Amino acid sequence: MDLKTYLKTTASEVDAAMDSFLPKAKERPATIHAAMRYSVFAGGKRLRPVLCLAAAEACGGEVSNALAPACAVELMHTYSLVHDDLPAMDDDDLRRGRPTCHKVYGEGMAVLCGDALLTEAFIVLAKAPATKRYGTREFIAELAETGGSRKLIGGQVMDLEGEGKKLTKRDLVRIHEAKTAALLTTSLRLGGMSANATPAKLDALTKFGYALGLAFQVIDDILDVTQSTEVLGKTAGKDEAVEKSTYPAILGLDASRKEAAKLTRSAMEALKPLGKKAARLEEIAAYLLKREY
Ligand code: GRG
Repeated sequence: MDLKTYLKTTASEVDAAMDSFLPKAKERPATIHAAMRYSVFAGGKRLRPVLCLAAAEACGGEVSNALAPACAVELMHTYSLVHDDLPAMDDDDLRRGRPTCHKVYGEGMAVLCGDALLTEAFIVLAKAPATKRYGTREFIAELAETGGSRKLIGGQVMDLEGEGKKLTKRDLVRIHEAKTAALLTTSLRLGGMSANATPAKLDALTKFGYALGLAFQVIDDILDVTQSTEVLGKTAGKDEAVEKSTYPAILGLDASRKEAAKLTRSAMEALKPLGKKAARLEEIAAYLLKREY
């Protein structure tokens, strides 16, 4: 199957699973469930679930065993987007080309929607079948660590505190390790864990996820500069242009492109211990780098 078909098919499988896991839109109290579904089914790329399923495949596992972890990482991702868009954070009006959750449902409901999606992520993850090496405790601990104040939330804190300041490349890397690379890495690791991967294989996935996550963020920053906001389907936060440090702002566009290519090469190198089964992951890394051109 070519990559485009694979991405489309996998995203549909994940959407179907998510539809079955989430409370129905009419289930009471209906507003919160409608808000959750509005945010989840808003047309995201499903990159994290795709990585989770491809990692399971790379470790010789069954896609069906990786579906609950794949949905869990997307639910955590969606929660972070809903909260990130709030007026108290980035104050965005559009997300994935549609009005943000708080624009449609109000701020209070959007806070609750994010909270509910985060909680739902663990409800769904707890349904993942245990393997010989990894039980429910290991799955939950993996995602909880990434969602906590040392990773996702910590990254957001560093980002908030860095606003309006001149950041160094090192500062930026720290933010993106926590905000972006951590959840991509956990998506891969959970896929590997669903396939009962050996610690050596999980280590390879971790190194791949770290480099891929940083590359993804550099590319995202480049796209913010080179593509119109209309094409990206999002708007900048009210003062984003003046307040946020990005790779192109610190390194320049050319050096940022070289950095993205270097990180992608490191990511691919990290896959070596997984052998031929990791071909799909390698293909995804190459595809993400090409998004720019
Ligand atoms: C806990 C509020 C809170 C925030 C945590 C993850 C995060 C920090 C904020 C989300 C916003 C953001 C710009 C994160 C950086 C990672 C990134 C580029 C996210 C967008 O991911 P895509 O491109 O989005 O995969 P889609 O819409 O395709 O799912």
